[in-house]
Amino acid sequence: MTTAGEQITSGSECMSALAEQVKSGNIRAVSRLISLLEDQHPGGTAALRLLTRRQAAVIGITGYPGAGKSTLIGQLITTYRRLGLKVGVLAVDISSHVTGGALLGDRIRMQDHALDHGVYIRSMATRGRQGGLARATDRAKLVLDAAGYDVILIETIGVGQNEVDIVDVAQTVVAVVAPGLGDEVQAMKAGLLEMAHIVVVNKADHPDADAAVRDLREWCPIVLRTVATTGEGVSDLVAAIAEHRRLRDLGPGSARAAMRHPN
Ligand SMILES: Nc1nc2c(ncn2[C@@H]2O[C@H](COP(=O)(O)OP(=O)(O)O)[C@@H](O)[C@H]2O)c(=O)[nH]1
Ligand SMILES: [Mg+2]
Repeated sequence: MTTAGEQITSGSECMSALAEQVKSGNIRAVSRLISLLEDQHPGGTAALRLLTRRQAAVIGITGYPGAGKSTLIGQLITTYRRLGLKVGVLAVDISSHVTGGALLGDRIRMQDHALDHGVYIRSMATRGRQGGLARATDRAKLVLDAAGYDVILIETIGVGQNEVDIVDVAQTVVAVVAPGLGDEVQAMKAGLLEMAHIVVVNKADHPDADAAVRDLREWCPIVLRTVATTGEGVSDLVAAIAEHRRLRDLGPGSARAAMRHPN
């Protein structure tokens, strides 16, 4: 017969085994722990406490649905993999219940990397609970960090309509804007652009891209152009992210200050 005490012991042993597997980079353990955290299972919290903090670069990729975030993330994965880095992606799936197909689309666009063991891609779902997503995303980030992912990319639709305040979760926030969305750009300025460290005008193959870049430069010091479908501009984006991290490491506030006043 098993007493309640023994059950608790064996439960915590289970969780310490799970934590060890996560630390050794076991992908199934990573998935299992993230699921426990999404479900707010107490065992998940217990396992989380046993993890060791590492030094992952956490990068938020935010912007309206259709701006090209997932496509751009596919390109960033390719670039970081070429640098020998392990990449984890958390796609915060808040738009899928609006658009219906976003999750599938994300899978298709990122599937080039599906067989690469140095890449882990996970959709974070709301599961109908208010406020739970931000917490689960923040904790999933810690799991990926402990599992040895060097770069963690978090896709969200940004501030205001999202349960996840990306600026609290990510170290570097990249706002992705597509040209020809005049009203949306206006609406984004107040929130998203102000907290973004780097602004990307994606779909730079679009004729309105130059106007969008000019317009955004009045708001943000770092505005880059990309064509996510071909990879154009992605190496400049990777360089800008690295530079932001370098400045950020110099001390609180210096990244923003230095980027606003480069000299
Ligand atoms: N012409 C063009 N299309 C793009 C570009 N980047 C993405 N797309 C397309 O835009 C659509 C939305 O892209 P997706 O990455 O799903 O956007 P997300 O909703 O922001 O993740 C897809 O059909 C992409 O193929 C680009 O730079 N140029
Ligand atoms: Mg997407």
